[in-house]
Amino acid sequence: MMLWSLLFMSLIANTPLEGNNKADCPENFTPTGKTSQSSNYTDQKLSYSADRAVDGNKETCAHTLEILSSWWSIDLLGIYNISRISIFNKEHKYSDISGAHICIGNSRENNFTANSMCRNITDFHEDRYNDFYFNTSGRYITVSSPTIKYLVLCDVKISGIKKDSPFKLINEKKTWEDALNHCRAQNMDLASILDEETKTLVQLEVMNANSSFVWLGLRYTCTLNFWFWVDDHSLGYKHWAPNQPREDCDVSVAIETTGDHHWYSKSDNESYNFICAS
Ligand SMILES: [Ca+2]
Repeated sequence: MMLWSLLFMSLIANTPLEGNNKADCPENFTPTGKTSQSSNYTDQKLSYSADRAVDGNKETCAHTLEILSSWWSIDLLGIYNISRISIFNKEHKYSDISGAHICIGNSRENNFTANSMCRNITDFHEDRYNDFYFNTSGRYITVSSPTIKYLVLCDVKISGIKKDSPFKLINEKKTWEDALNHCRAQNMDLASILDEETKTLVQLEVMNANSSFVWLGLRYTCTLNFWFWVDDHSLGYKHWAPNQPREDCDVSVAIETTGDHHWYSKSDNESYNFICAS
């Protein structure tokens, strides 16, 4: 009996609990990332820009113009498991944001509002933090207002844990085969994109590339007439550019560094940066 109790206690001690590890998940951290909003209200040359919602100061507010469908968004520059978003607005004529939505997701479509998980803001209280609980992951957090005209946010705090990425951009220009060999020499493989989440993690790596395209591990076999990922995943999820792919001998897939990060068939002897996956 004693032995079982000791074993049970040691299991509990070794189980990482979300929210308890301060190194991974500071309570209510003020997020860092790239903020943006639909428009900037200005008053006496002071621009109430989007970054004022996350400057750690409750007295400074982000504030849009009086335009329908106003939105504010932050790109967390990583995928986070979000557990809570807290919003503080000091008392002001336009501070009640009841009727707005908070969305979390990985998509930039429709001004970031095409994301998968949204909550309605109801019964918003000024001069205190309003907590909204989530159990979802995403790169972008967006507050959008379909019904009210101004959107004001004085302080936004977020609780969450950053997801580890298996991907590593190599800032060297190599042919596709040399890129593959480079990854495999380090017990990795060229990256596969299998879903929206891996697409987002690859896009975060591609932002730092110094070539216009970046090699992935997707290759065409002209003897068997099909595409395959070099790590043996089958080709399910696809993100081809318009009029792609070109199916030919000695072609592999590279992702464009800018824009929508579409996929292109490229001759293997082109030299690009590449992404290894652990
Ligand atoms: Ca502020």
